[in-house]
Amino acid sequence: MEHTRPFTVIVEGNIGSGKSTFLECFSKYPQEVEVFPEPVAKWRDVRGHNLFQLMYEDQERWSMAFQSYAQLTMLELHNQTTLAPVKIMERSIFSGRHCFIENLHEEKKMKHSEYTVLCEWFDFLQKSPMFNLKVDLIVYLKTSPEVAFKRVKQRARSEEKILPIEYLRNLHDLHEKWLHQSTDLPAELVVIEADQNLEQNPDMYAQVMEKVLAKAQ
Ligand code: TTP
Repeated sequence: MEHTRPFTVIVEGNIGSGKSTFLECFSKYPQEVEVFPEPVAKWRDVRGHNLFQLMYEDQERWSMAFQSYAQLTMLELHNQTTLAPVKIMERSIFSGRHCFIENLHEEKKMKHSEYTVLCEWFDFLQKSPMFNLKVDLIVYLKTSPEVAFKRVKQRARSEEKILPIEYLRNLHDLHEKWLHQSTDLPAELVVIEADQNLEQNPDMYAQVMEKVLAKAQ
């Protein structure tokens, strides 16, 4: 049966917070949960253009194009129906807007006019009955920027080589502000303290996984 309104979970947290690892844990439950990883491959090949790399090489020049495309690809994921009753997405259109776009604007890497265009698009998409941005649960993998930085360095994604720790500090603060201070979060929030990794603490995801899998019953 196709689920047009599955129970939808978005997984949020800084770059390097462990979102992919959390998502992988659900691969054992294909009947219950359909997982939607972040479309990084698409960002690397937009009809032959690696927007992801361009954005890190020259943020002032490319961040508008990149964030515009990232917003489109996120919208596509939000809009996808599932066969499983639970849908889990890595990130969402919301963190793109409230963390990444906000940071680029605050850091003056994006012109105010460009920021305004992206915000207008976001507001339109959020209000439009043509798109399904419904979310039922937000899972926040909370890390210190220092731990996230260490993991980013360890995994050594080529585009992220030049990422300074300040970038992760800013993104951390914006995640905290969005998830803990805003009055219009799209869904209930659960927080996982994620400075430890699965080897150090094999049960760190257990409670939240149970909560999510219960929605498939
Ligand atoms: P993340 O979405 O944080 O994914 P990740 O693979 O780092 O997650 P984890 O380590 O927790 O598994 O970021 C992926 C890359 O895309 C990262 O370099 C930041 C960048 N990005 C933006 O620049 N703007 C955006 O709007 C989004 C969503 C990501």
